[in-house]
Amino acid sequence: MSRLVVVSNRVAVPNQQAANTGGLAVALREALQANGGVWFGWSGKIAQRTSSQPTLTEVAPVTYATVDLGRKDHSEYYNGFANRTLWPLFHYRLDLAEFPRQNYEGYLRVNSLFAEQLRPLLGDDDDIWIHDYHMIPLASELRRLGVRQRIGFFLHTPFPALEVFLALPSHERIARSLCAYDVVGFQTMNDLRAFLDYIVNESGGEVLEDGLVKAYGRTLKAQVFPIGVEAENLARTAAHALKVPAVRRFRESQRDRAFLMGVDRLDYSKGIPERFEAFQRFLERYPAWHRQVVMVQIAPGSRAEVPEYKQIREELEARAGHLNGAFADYDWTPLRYLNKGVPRETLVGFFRLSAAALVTPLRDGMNLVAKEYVCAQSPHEPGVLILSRFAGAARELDAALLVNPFDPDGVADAIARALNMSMEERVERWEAMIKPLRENSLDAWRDSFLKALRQAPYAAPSDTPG
Ligand code: ADQ
Repeated sequence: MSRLVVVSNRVAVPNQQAANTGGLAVALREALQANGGVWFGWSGKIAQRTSSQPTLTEVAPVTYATVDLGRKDHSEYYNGFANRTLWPLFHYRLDLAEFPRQNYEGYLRVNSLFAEQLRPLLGDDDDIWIHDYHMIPLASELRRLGVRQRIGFFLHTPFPALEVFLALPSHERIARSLCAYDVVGFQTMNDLRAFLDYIVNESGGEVLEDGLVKAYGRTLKAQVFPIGVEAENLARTAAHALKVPAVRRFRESQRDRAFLMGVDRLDYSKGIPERFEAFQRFLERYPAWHRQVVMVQIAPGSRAEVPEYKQIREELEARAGHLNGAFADYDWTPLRYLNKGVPRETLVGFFRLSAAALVTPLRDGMNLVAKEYVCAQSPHEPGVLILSRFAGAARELDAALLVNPFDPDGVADAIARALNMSMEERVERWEAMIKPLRENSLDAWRDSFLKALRQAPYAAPSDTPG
């Protein structure tokens, strides 16, 4: 079996306090350990100048290779094109997307530099798996350096509808770069369809049977691989999580109140201000629930250097203050807003305790919180998932209470419905949701992507361009 090379913006180097040590990092690390390999990416450090070669950390059989980014590169590539152009655009926020050419050039420059630094670490038979929107041009840069190995790409975010994607001045180059891969994976059918729309209508390429795409002189496979969670593991953790002191303390402080849970990285795509507004509507329209319900929103900050993220943080603080100002009493605070991360076990305990979760992104590639929430429930007394129809997860979790996050009154009604739902209906919905989550676990997702990659090349030998 060939070695695996994983490339992602951040690298989970063992024993370093990387931000990225969640389930996905563990699943990728396991795949690397199976046959040995390399994990390559940004170190998370900003230095005076970008490293001229990667720092290697050997934890046999895996080599972790990380690059420090200089200020200019970090600002143009990461804060700039990745997070102020592609991220908002891919989440349908044209109003927030910015297109300075300088950031685009920085994005290409860093990707080309990554390619040059990765090239010497590659073996002839390696399979290369590149993750997410930060790295789209990496395969074409590697190809330019003569790399012929199989290269796959997985997009964790949505891929936007054609008319939105066309607003990107560099759409042609980005689409062409995607076609330098052998396998391009998306979270949902919607995303895949949007990509194929581009191929058919803009690239002059064609879509053959089995998701094969012929465009820009190459043949590749474009396919849906909905990312999963570690269902068994989460269920095991949840069964013990009520013993976690923080969870116990919280339960005691709530007495018999029902509680609603929101957990998100602080990001405008997650629809948190809209959720606060929906909760406010709920309190206005269902006064019988006053004092009986508490909403807890946990939202640790992210991308703090990007101005839109500072703004949303301030907006949430103001809204939470207004809401509590309008409704709180000396013995009841309806909304608790925590601007910090929470250890996984505690989080899972909160999931288990809550009557319902509000997962209401305006747009989300998948949304793992929705899936983790379902896995953490007790089979006999599950909580209710209120889920945005614009999260990729809504495809598999259609037994959730699906809502339109732009409609605060509709979400308020869904909260009331969740709180009043019979146990019989809760169990029925939960059983329908847990089934696909057990089948499509995180490991199954990883293995099916790698299987598709290992079946490449998809071109008939005579089709491959020289
Ligand atoms: P994210 O946008 O980061 O991921 P999400 O899928 O919800 O969003 O994953 C976040 C992870 O961080 C979850 O495992 C969650 O439990 C954890 N987390 C979130 N808030 C937390 C908190 N307050 N404290 C502790 N942990 C917290 C991107 C895409 C998603 C896609 C994933 C995976 O935007 O759409 O689902 O990648 O492909």
